[in-house]
Amino acid sequence: MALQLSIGARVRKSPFFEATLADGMVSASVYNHMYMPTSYGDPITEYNRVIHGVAMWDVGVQRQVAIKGPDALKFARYLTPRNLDSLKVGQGRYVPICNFEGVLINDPVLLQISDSEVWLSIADSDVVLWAGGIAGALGLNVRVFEPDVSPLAIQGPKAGEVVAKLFGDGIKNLSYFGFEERDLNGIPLLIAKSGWSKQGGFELYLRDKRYGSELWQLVREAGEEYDIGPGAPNYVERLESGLISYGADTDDKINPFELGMDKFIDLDQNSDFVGKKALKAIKEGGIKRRFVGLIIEGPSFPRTNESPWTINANGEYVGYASAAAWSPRMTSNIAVAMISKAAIDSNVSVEVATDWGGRSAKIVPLPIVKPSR
Ligand code: THG
Repeated sequence: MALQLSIGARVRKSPFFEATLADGMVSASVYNHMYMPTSYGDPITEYNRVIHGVAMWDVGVQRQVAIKGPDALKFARYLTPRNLDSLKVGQGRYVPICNFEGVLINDPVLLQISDSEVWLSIADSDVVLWAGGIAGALGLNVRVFEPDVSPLAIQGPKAGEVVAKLFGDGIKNLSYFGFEERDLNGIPLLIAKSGWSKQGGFELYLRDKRYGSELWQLVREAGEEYDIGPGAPNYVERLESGLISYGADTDDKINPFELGMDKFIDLDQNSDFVGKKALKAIKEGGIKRRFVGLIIEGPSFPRTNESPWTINANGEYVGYASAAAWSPRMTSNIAVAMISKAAIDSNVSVEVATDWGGRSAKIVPLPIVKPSR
């Protein structure tokens, strides 16, 4: 398809934009109203770096929503169904955010910066408007705003070597989602052990956008001996690992139980939170569809899907596949899909309407590739 996206001033650029262009970025998507690099033109090398080596990704699109003020913690607890009782400064949590109907509207990583500040490192929806509106209506003593912060991800089994070279061996001892404030040649950063892959890695949160190109270069030089290269949140690795892509896998009715997020939701905690009543009712009634993996038959897909694919079983609609690709580690086409519980429980083989015709597929649990760690 020769259709092109029209880009204007409303599509913002990350502080790493110039560096990624210079490093050969060839395609980008739009996420949180920004360019998000998606490829440097060699998908197989980019995949192999994440699985066997180390890759660096401009994920400046993972915008921070800062909540700052005496009521910050209290408000954070009201925004998410996750129980934050044991949260401490320097730690993070994966926190679903739902609306009052129990519909998932974002799935950020929360970081507790201080006793009076938390950040939500958001997926692709306008949490700053949602949170600012609720805080204002409740008259809470907090400010909700988007700070000058832009993450750079270093992912893959050799990511630890690269950050240790830059920040010392101690940085490897961070707990998962834990973080520390550091600087590098005077560039203010927050270093976290996190990232959107199951291959291990770190995220450097740049706290001053003037230093994007300089930070990119410093990481690239440190990673050179480990054959680091530029990449992007990896389409294939995330499918194998079953990581949720909000907005792609989800629709406007999705609830967190359908996504298998049960362990991140505490309906019995004392704290009230947005959606508590609705989520209780949803849990009570039981879910009718679930997020699963698919192993799809036939030759390798020549490219990834541009729209969800319809899934049928015995000629009846049972759900959709939101993302599909050839998996080198499964040596098969795979997908993530939202499928009716009835179809899952009956163990039927399903038919996926791919861009290359109908293909049979088998339903499998997520993750499709079991993590080695
Ligand atoms: N890092 C940061 N911000 C982000 C993302 C990130 N914002 C957008 C998006 N990614 C948010 N979504 C996710 C989805 C999954 C995970 C993190 C962010 C994740 N999940 C693990 C899992 O599902 O197995 C671990 C969850 C857990 O055990 O707590 O890591 O990547 N800064």
